[in-house]
Amino acid sequence: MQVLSRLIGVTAGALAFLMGGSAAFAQIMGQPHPKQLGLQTAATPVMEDLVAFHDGLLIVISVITIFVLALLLICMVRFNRRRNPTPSRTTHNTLIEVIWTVVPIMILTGIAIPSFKLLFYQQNIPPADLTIKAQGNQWYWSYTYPDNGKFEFDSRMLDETDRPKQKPNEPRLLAVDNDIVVPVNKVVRVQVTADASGVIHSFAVPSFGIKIDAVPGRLNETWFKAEREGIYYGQCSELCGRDHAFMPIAVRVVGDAEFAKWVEDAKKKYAREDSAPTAVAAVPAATQ
Ligand SMILES: [Cu+2]
Repeated sequence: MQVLSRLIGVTAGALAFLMGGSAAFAQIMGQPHPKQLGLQTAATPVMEDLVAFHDGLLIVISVITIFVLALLLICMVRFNRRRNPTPSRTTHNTLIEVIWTVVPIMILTGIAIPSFKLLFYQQNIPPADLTIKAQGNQWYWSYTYPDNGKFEFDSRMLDETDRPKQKPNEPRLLAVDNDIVVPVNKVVRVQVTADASGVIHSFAVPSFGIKIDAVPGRLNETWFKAEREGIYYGQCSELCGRDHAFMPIAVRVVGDAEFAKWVEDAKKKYAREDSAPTAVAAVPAATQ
């Protein structure tokens, strides 16, 4: 029954994706599935490369494992005491010794080159169209859009009382009240930190191939360029305390027009920071 409902879910998802996925509701693209094999669906060029690298390495590892297993089996069958009562006293074979040194070096170099390429691709942030600041708090995330009106908002997980009312089609433990909204096909720079009195968190979204520590008093940077619209989920990935498991990250990737509209709405909805400058300024004076 579970398998059947999963099959129906996948088919419906694939159909919606094929039909353009631009229905009224945002398609949930990046989330884990029961009995999932492999990584979550890639939505950025970095994650596509990570998946390709992972799959390539899986082939290399499998070939090496099968080769070593075959050698072991041949030794066990052909050279056991019964089949081979008087063992050969041969020792040292320069050619074989050179081969078993050089071949592993070549394999490791062959792995290291694409690995470093990918690492630099992740680390070097291309010119960004948009910057978002993500701050890890105990235990929720807050986001600032410094180049889109400087508004700031908190993003908290919806519990099982609120989620069925507010976002019934979104997954348990991953749906949040306020999503991060970003435009599709734009380079988004994410600056990540944690609140000064707090602990270390980690900002991670599997479909985007990003995972970076949020450290109090330090600003880390990463980037992503989401190439498909939809909702993508991530979670805090550093054991940070009591509610570590309950501070998910939800990113909604939308078209340019929808993003512009959201920014306008967000400026009004989250205006509290900018709307009360006098009150903020008055606090230090009063406390001195
Ligand atoms: Cu955390």
